[in-house]
Amino acid sequence: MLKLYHAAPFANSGKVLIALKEKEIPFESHFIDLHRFEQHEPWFLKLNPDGQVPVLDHDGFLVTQTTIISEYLEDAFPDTPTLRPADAVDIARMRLWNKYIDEHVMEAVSIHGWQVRARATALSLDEDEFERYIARIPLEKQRKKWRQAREGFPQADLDAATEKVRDAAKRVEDQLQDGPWLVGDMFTFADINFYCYCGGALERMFPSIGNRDTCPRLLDWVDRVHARPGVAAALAMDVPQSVGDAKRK
Ligand SMILES: N[C@@H](CCC(=O)N[C@@H](CS)C(=O)NCC(=O)O)C(=O)O
Repeated sequence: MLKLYHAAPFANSGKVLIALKEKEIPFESHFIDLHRFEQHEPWFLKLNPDGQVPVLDHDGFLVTQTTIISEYLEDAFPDTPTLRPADAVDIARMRLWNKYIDEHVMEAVSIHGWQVRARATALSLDEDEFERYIARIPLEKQRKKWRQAREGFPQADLDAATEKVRDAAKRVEDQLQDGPWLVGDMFTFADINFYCYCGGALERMFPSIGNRDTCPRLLDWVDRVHARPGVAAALAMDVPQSVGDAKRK
């Protein structure tokens, strides 16, 4: 039995939910409410000591880290629709995109998301309550990020992140001159990765960077990503709305 512990179908959770839907792999969905800090509860830390989603449970084997989960799905379910090229050169190209997106793009977009949504959650708690939640967070980096969200991220950090997003959008816009997807003719994990961390939110979050004049190929790519049945099925998943306005337990 395959189980996925996940949040709403975007960013990290979206990467794996879309992969599962695109690969037509049935799974049991377990929604984790990040804005109630469920990911830091003792029972969840047994699944992922880092206190983060998503977590894949395949007959008791626990897999974390979205890019590793994605390739695990490809290896463990080889008879399902593939999201990884067959050719060694194209696999390397896909992985280079994934490395760049995971290490540079994700954090740049994430800081803007946290400035709005995690900040709203953090500010909705009184100081004692907030400190109680923070004390349970296993990763020092994440404790710092939640505190920063409550204080507000420095404008210089937000501006630097915006420049990284601008650079990423340009790289993708340029790449799409050579083919419909990031790795030529095939829709791969690299497309899912960029879509979930950046491309899908670009027009809404960074309208001056991602618009039909500046990035026509990229926005056409977004439309084609949306048109894929697996993506549409993942985005249509019925998950509780709790972002920033959840009543605490
Ligand atoms: N590198 C990890 C990142 C996972 C991650 O950042 N997950 C976020 C959700 S988008 C999370 O659980 N955040 C809650 C927290 O850190 O408190 C991966 O690829 O799986």
